[in-house]
Amino acid sequence: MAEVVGTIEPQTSPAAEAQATTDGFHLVIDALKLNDIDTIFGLVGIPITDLARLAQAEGLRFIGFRHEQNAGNAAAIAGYMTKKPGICMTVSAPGFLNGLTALANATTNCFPMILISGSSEREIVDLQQGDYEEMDQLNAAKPYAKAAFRVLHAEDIGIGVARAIRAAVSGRPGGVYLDLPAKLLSQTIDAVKGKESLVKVIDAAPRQIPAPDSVARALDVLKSAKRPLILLGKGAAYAQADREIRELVERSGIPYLPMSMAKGLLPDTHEQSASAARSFVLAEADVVLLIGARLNWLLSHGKGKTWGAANGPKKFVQIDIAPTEIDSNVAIAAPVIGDIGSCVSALLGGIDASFPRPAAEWLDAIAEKKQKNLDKMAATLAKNPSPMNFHSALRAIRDVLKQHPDINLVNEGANTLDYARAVIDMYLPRKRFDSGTWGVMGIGMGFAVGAAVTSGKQVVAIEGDSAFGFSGMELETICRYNLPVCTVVFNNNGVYRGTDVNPTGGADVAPTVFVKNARYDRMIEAFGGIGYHVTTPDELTKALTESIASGKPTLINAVIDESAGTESGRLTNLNPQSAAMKK
Ligand code: ADP
Ligand code: TPW
Repeated sequence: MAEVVGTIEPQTSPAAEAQATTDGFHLVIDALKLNDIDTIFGLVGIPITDLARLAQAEGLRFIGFRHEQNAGNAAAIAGYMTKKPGICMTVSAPGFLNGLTALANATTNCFPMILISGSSEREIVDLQQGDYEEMDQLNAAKPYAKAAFRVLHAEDIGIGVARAIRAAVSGRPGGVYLDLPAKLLSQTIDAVKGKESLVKVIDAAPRQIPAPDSVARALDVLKSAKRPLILLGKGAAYAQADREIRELVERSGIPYLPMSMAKGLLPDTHEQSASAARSFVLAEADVVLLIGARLNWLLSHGKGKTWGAANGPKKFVQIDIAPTEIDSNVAIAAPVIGDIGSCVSALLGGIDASFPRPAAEWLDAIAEKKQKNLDKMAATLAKNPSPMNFHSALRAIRDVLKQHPDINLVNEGANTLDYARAVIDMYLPRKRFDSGTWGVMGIGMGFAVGAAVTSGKQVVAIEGDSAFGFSGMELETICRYNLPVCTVVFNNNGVYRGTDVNPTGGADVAPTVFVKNARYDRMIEAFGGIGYHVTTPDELTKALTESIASGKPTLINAVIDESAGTESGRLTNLNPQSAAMKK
């Protein structure tokens, strides 16, 4: 039988060369390596177990998870952090579907990711003859992915991987599905032909230079502003144009607001940050420059009371790589289409000494509002209620994290998310990872593993107890790879809070309520990690400080007043109300 070779070295003897073959397994790994992909997040089983083994043998890092959704979330956040597609690998049908949620979330958030999934026999699947884990995965993936591809022949693996990479990172980034039927992996082809079939993707996300007239139009609109505002979204953070964005903000003197994952693009303590006067600036600004932020529900669709409807219409300048994003919710006066680095650089070309600085009246009004709100917040944070509430717990965490500006912060929950976003300052770009565009629960431990593996640095995950439950089993993964992740569970005995009662008086607890006084800290101890149980801000400070100093897998069960949370956090207004129930 012909020898099957891995990383294909030039053969020394012509006879050996004539005989040497490679196969689908090796070609997939070689194609990924050729494109500088060094990590796969996944979960093994038929037909990808050997693919994972081979990946490890060939020097790739394979991080194995306990559920594919978490592997997918890890891949997605790795993609966001690096601008390279994060790779998730799953088995067929159920494994694929578990990973698909993460792929859809990545696409929704514009994170580049590739879900590589093994699949069953095409001939049997298409005739619906009942194969092991039968499913038409390619078509199932299509509506939720930016692109979806299937490779049927080993000689097409190189092209398939190249197309997947390019689709994930070029233009608006997103999730890509790559379907690899079991039969493909064991197909053999001539090793030299195989090597020649591989594609090194050149310039996967080419710069997209904005049209000069669009830049001139945008500058005109900005110059006409009396009360200008810059809004930075996670697209701006993703673009890694940190220096240009900072220069634009500082040279123009325009106040700015970061969306949650854009926090830290400039330090939250920057004097031009209008975060503490958010409602005021959204309502009062007359011209808004959006950089990598969509006018979706998170920004009240750019209209209505939030945007000061009574003050008349606003003018928007919008920088985005996706032309179809423009006018999606309200009319955009000046679209600038291109990559953020190129667009911001082009705008900077027109922001010179003659560029009008925002009026002192506008800046003073913002500063005054900020001070008022910061004072109010300081008073709330200074309180020391017993039991501890969200604010006193977050004060403790904020003060510890201030000393560690390079820590990665993962955050999900309802109240836990809303309050932590407001209280915890970020100092560096791409360090905050949260529920994002969908407001999804379950990203916690996947993002934590992805961020720890990708950065090699400490992660602190601030988690509502409900949110944590979606991915809690990955504590074992965190311990297995000995990752520097400290998970803080804000334990208030339920979804939003723990005080609801079953109105019938029956034995079942209310739909939002969990087991009282659960000890999440003991979960991590089962896997060799360190657990802390804390009930006061001082204990929390001590536990978090120790956790970070140790760099070990830790979990802090932080007991929060079970009556402190509000329904849906700050999204109460999105809950449909039953008129009948109110009677
Ligand atoms: P946020 O939730 O922080 O407001 P969104 O996810 O809504 O941010 O918006 C991100 C936007 O950034 C998307 O419309 C996306 O097309 C855009 N984007 C992503 N990467 C780039 C880039 N490199 N250049 C320009 N726009 C980008
Ligand atoms: C995949 C609905 C939004 S927030 C939340 C749920 C279940 C949990 C809130 O409780 P938690 O936080 O985490 O204890 P806190 O601070 O308020 O006490 N399923 C998915 N996504 C969402 N968003 C939900 C359900 C939800």
